[in-house]
Amino acid sequence: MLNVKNWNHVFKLDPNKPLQEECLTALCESGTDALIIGGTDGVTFDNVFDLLERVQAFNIPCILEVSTMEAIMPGFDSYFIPIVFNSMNKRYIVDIQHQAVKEYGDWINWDQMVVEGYCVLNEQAKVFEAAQCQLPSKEDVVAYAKMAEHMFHLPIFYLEYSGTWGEPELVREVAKQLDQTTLFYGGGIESIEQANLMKKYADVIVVGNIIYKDLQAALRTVEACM
Ligand code: 1GP
Repeated sequence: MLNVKNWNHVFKLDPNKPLQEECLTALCESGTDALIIGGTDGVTFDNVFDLLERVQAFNIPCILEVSTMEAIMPGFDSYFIPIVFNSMNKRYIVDIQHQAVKEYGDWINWDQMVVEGYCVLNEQAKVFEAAQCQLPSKEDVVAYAKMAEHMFHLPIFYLEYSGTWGEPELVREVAKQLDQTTLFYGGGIESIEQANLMKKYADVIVVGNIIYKDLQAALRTVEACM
């Protein structure tokens, strides 16, 4: 089983966004702990397969964060399965997962499965709408973290601010609740200072959007975590 406990930094690649070969090479050789392939819109079998094939040329763990059944394929080092705690629709908490296990359960390598307790905190994020989330209060988020750690014993609790900068104070509060569960933070990290600040509280920072806006700035966030 992939051990995320020693990770500090990961890049998240959106299969729906073009990425030049030299950019991918720089990301793979940056010293980041892993590449996660995942997105909300336009994730297809073809664009996921294309990225997987290209990343396989490098010696770096590559993880598929599953968002659609059509784009599941063998070949990844691990598969992250989100369960969206603050979704109002049980479909995103247990039903899609249930359907996948019912159809493919006999072929699943359970050692490669890593479940993420997801909490989406940016109302403007595509995933917020797609997963029919409602904005939780701080107390709600802290309680979700306690559930991830003590009730579900999840390997990952993920504070997802995708596309916007989050609240360091809340990340700090959540971090206090977690011991066995690894805290991922993602959202709006574009500089060394931001990476440093969130890394003070989160175990792992996830860097996405800035890759496509300013690759050098994205690469600097890795140095901040070393
Ligand atoms: C998105 O949490 C990741 O799923 C990273 O967020 O794209 O805002 O860096 P950004």
